[in-house]
Amino acid sequence: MDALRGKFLDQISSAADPDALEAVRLAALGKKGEISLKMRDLGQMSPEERQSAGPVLNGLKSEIDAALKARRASLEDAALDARLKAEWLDVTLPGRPRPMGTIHPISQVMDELTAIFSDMGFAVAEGPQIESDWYNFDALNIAPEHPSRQEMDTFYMHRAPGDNRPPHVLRTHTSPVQIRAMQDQGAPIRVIAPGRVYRMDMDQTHTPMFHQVEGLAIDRDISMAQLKWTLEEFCRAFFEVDEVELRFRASHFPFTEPSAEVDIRCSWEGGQLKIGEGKDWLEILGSGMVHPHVLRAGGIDPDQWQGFAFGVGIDRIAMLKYGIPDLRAFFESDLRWLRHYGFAALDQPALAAGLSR
Ligand code: 2U9
Repeated sequence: MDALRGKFLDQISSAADPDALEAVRLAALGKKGEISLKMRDLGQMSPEERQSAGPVLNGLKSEIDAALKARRASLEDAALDARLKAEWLDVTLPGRPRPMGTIHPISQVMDELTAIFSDMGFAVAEGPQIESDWYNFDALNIAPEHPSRQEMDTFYMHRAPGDNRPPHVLRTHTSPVQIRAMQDQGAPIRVIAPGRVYRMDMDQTHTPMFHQVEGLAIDRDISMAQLKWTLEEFCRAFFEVDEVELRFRASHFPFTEPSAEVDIRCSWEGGQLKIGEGKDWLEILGSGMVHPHVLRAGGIDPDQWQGFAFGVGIDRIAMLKYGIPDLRAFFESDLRWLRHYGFAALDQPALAAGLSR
């Protein structure tokens, strides 16, 4: 009996996993297990023999049972420990940084412009970026020999020999959108046309693609006084200053007569631009009264109607408003925009590293 006890206790303590332990249990206490068979033998014994062997056998059964349970518990503990070690997770690790996007400054300024002019009753008009030379030039009273029509200045679409369609260009201003709006809606009309335009220009302050917003107001008795008020209101709202002063300088554009370039009063103190007060002037846009030829091209009778128009370079006024020093800032992602304004995440080195990727 002692040999049996020793054998099973040895096997139990050396069982390396639950399957091995179960095999020991079956060998000892299963239906045909050695201890079970011995228990069965008790029935054939004499009462005296049974009295001495019975308690010993029962004791052995209980002892083996308890040893099996203890070993099972310790194997389960070890398995749990191993799992915990393998599946360990440091919940205090910082999260994986995700690169973040933001509204581009140009889009933001376009949204601001649209909101300001909407408040003044201007609708937004859009049109194609590839235009016929009639919509881009002729309708705007730009003469056939005008330098801006030269291939040096304007991107012409390729035409195969024998293609008799009229020449098409990448629009050089958003004015053709307004010619189309005049043709579609007639007078009176109040529209702005924001969008991309293209000119063959590339230096420190020019890019071949840039953005404009042009405005047009036509009614029976629209005057330059209304143009002035509209532009002053616009500047107050856009530059977020209470007082603005505009200076109209006589100029020339083929599509307006009279024409004026408009400067805004400002100061440059310590390299910092301040709009609204000071002794300096900054050119911000061009404007004028719509030329009768242009009204006629839009299907509007110049003897019945008149109107003002203006054009603003969006990239330029975005740079002025937000102090962006260099055109390249627009092309090197939006991150500079966030840095300029302060963005809490950029103060956390881990996040900032992710953002700059
Ligand atoms: C129609 C009639 C007239 C729009 C105008 C300007 C003056 C102007 C420049 C500003 C900076 C172009 O982007 S820029 O280089 N624009 O000076 N634009 S009047 O005149 C129009 C437009 C549409 C039907």
